[in-house]
Amino acid sequence: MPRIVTVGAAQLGPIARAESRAQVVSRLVALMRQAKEAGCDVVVYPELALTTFFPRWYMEDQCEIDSFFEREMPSAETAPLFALAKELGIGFHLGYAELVQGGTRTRRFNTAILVDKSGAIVGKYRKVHLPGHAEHEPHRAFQHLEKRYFEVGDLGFPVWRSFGGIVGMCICNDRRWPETYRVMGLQGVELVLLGYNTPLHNPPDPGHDALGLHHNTLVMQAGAYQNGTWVVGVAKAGLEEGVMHIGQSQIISPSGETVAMCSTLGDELAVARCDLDRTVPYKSTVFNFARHRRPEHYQLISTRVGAIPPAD
Ligand code: CDV
Repeated sequence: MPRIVTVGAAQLGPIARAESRAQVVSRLVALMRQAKEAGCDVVVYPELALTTFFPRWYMEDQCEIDSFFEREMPSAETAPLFALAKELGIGFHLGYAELVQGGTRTRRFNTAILVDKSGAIVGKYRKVHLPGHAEHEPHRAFQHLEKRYFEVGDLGFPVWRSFGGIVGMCICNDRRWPETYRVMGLQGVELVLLGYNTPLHNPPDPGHDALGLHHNTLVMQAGAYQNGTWVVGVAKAGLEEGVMHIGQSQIISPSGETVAMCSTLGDELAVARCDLDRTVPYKSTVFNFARHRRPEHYQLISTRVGAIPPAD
């Protein structure tokens, strides 16, 4: 029996700064209903899916900053999403800014959760690879202050048994790092869910701008193939508060091939029937880690990282 998980990549178009949580949740609800009609088992929303991508602005007022964060999940505003998931019997993945109070200090993370078909949270991931900078850089066309507003995630890259398979999560910039997929690959991951907010313009090196879509597909296809896993990458796309973001949300098979992709920069659902058993030929042959990986050699090499041999 094939193990089919029908996945909906629920791309979002821009979210304006003035848009309320209730307005955004109603967009998420519409996509969830569409996903159910398309036969989806799980619907995947982007990174920071409840607000505009606020790290583009330098802010000092902590109240203003905290207005973009969620103090609980579900909250009064997001409860309709959980209720609908339970009613329809569909799971979801949601990215949001998480504020954790308690102990001696307040902590803030760029977070994603996995919710099962009963509406229960079964997994949480906090973004590890935070791109950008911590201080105001006025020379940029726009800021990318994730290092100012978030701490590095403290949960590692766990995987969960859910939807009949082994599911992992990462967030946006994490998808560019091979370690992200490999840590989950070593735990047997079969389905990686991730959201992204990727500006078309890269202020530190505009030379990348023409390659944004290529790099997006390249890293997710490589991560899928090299670890024999499905990868679902979902964008917040389009012109948001004056900044253009890439779309091309896509579902990638363990062969590294993209099998479904969004074609607009707005709210759009791309659907694929993902047979988790298609991971097996990759995990048992070319990427049979137990047989073919050579970690003892990686160890030797890693002690020399940074020690570039002197020029002749
Ligand atoms: N939200 C992100 O992590 N964005 C980064 C940008 C800044 C390059 C990304 O990797 O897409």
